[in-house]
Amino acid sequence: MSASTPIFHHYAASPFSEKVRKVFGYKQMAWQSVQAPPVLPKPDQIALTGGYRKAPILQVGHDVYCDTKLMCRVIDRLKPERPLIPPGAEAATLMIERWVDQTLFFNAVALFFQPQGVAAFSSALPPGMLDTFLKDRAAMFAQGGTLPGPNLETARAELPAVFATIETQLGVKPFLGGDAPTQIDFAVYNPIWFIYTNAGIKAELKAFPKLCAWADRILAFGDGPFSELDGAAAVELCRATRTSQPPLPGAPLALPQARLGDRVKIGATDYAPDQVEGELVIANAFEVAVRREDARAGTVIVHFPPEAFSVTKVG
Ligand SMILES: N[C@@H](CCC(=O)N[C@@H](CS)C(=O)NCC(=O)O)C(=O)O
Repeated sequence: MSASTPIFHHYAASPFSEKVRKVFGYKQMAWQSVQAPPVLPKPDQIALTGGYRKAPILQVGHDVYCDTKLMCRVIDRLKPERPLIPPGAEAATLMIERWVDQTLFFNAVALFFQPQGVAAFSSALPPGMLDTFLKDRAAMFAQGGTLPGPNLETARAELPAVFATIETQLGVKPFLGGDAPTQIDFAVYNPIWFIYTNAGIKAELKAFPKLCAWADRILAFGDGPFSELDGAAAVELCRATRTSQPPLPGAPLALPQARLGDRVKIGATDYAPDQVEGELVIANAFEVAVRREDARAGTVIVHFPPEAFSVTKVG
C-alpha cells in the first residue's frame, strides 16, 4: 500500500458506503478498510473530522473527505481510468446526486423501515443493537436540517414511477450512464441496494427485472482489493502526514459569508448538521475545506462538497 492508497472508514450495512465500495470494485482500485461504528460514539472518525459523524469518510494521509459525492471526484483523480464523471457531465451528475441523496434515498429508507424490513435488518445486527440503532437515528434527525426524515406515504406515492422509468431506460442501455457505468449509476445503486439486499422488502422490486439485473451487474464489480486497518492506526497515520492533497480543479468560489483564511464552521444543511470548525483553506466549485488541529490526529484538512453544506464565519 502506498501513502496515497485511500483509507475508507465505513460499515457493512451503510448504503452510502456500499456506493463507494462498488466504485473501488469497478475501478479495481486498492484501498484500506477501517470498520467504523454504525452509531455514535465514533471517536476515531470524530478525531479526524472534528464533528462530521456520517458514514463513510475517505482519508488520504491527513486529508479527510466527507460526503460520497466529493469522494467520487477524489477517487477519479487518484485513478482516472474508467471515469465516474466523464468531462461534460459535471452539472448533470451534481443535480442527479442531489435528487438521489434527498429524495430517492429517503424513500428507500421509508420502505426499509417497514416492520418486515426492520426484522430482516435486525437479524443481521448483533443482539440488542437494533434498539440502539433506532435511538441513534431518531436523535440524529432531531438535530434538525432541511430534510424531515423518511415518510412511507411519500415513498409509496413516488417510487413506482421512478422504478418504472429506470426500468424503461435500462431497456435501452446497460447502465444509467450509457454503455459504461458512471457516478450516476453508483449514486442510484445506493438506495436500490438498500431495498434489493433486504430479504423483508426485496419483493418491492420484483416487477422491475431490468433494474434488478442492473443491480446484479453492479454487485458483480465487487469491492476491489483491500486490506483491513485499525481506526486508531488511521488516526496515527494522519498525525504522521506532512503533505496535503492539492485542491480539486473547480472554479474559484466566492462564498457569501467567508473568505480564505477566515475561521469558519462547515456543516451539512440536509440532516446531521454537526459543525466542523477550522481555517478555510479551499473554496472552489468542487470542494470547501478547513485546516484544523486535533489533539489525537494532529493537523487535518477536512473537505466537503460546497453543495448541501453551509460555511459560516466564526466570530
Ligand atoms: N450525503 C452523504 C450521506 C451519508 C449518510 O447519510 N450516511 C448514513 C449511513 S449510509 C449515515 O451517516 N448515517 C448516520 C451514521 O452512520 O452515523 C454522503 O453522500 O456521504
